[in-house]
Amino acid sequence: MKIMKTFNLLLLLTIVPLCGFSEKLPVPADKKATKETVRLFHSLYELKNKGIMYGHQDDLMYGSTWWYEKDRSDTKDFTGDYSAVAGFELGHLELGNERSLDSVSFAQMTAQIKAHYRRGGVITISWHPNNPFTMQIPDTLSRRQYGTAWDVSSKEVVASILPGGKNHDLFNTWLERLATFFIGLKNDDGKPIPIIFRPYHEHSGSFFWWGTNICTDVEYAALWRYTVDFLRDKKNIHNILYAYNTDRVTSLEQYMRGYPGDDIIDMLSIDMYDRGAQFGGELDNALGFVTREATTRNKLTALSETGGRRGMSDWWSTVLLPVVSKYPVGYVLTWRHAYRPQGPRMGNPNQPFPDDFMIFYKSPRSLFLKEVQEANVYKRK
Ligand code: BMA
Repeated sequence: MKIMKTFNLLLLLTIVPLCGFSEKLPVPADKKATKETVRLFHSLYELKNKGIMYGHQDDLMYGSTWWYEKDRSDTKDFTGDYSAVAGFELGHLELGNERSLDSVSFAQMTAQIKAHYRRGGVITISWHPNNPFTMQIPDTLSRRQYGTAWDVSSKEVVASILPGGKNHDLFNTWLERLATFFIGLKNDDGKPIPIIFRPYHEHSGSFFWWGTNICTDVEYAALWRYTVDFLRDKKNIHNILYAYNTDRVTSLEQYMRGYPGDDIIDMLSIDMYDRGAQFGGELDNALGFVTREATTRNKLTALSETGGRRGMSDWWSTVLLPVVSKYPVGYVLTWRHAYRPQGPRMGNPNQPFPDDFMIFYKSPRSLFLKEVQEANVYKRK
């Protein structure tokens, strides 16, 4: 009897791994995602339990005192290693421009995306598209935010670009340009480079034309679904993981307003900047419900934008690190160090205090490029 039991157990131990039951990882929403995109999803899914990747927007493009120098990065200048996640921004690509709203050349951006992929790093892309509705109204030309992503002077924008709306054809042209850019992201073998795309971000705020008081939640979800259908199903692009995102929220209910669906989204992310003493508690609360929901839905997670409190010299070690260490957050990204030829802005909250940042860097919880290289995120078995 005992021998039979042992035999059965051995049989089970052999068969189960063969059937793949032992390690059934969730998959991206795109059922046709490329092999490397699936591997990236799996890697990120596992890495979030190991530590938190550090990301930096435009890290490879410029710093506040330099403008595109080959292989240079502020993260590398500070720590000797690159950020695990490199952020890029597509605003004005939709207009057919050669440079982004932050003056970055799209050709150079493509080259840097390829370079970071070659190093084994993770790529995330945001998009601040112009306002397709108001940019066509010339008599508002004098207004400061005229026609930009921040132009919230009309509530008709999203409705106007969805099917049946008067700007639908224009919006399709914009998505075509985006598709061309994504299709151009190929590795040395001609295979598509996997990326995380985070459009229509911070929906819970009302400072972008897709914001919560500027369009309805139904319109917002429809915008998402239309965009993903266009890129994934119409243009056959299968190297994208899609990140849903809000600005600060205090409840899961608020977070999920406008959520387009698990068949569209791969990552539940949130943006929260430190604006005062209550930040640690608010972040703790938000990361609690966002990561719990992500786990329930088998999705990835990120604190996709954050930044320290102005003038606080131990923010990384005493505020950010203790809170993010409590949760399976995939990455934390700090925003761009805007280039200022006249010298960095004093007390710029985005500029890490190098000594304190080094505490974050040295923490076993934080993952920079070297650790991600070891995980071999695109090639894992
Ligand atoms: C914002 C600011 C802007 C920038 C935009 C897109 O948060 O940094 O200056 O143009 O992001 O990168």
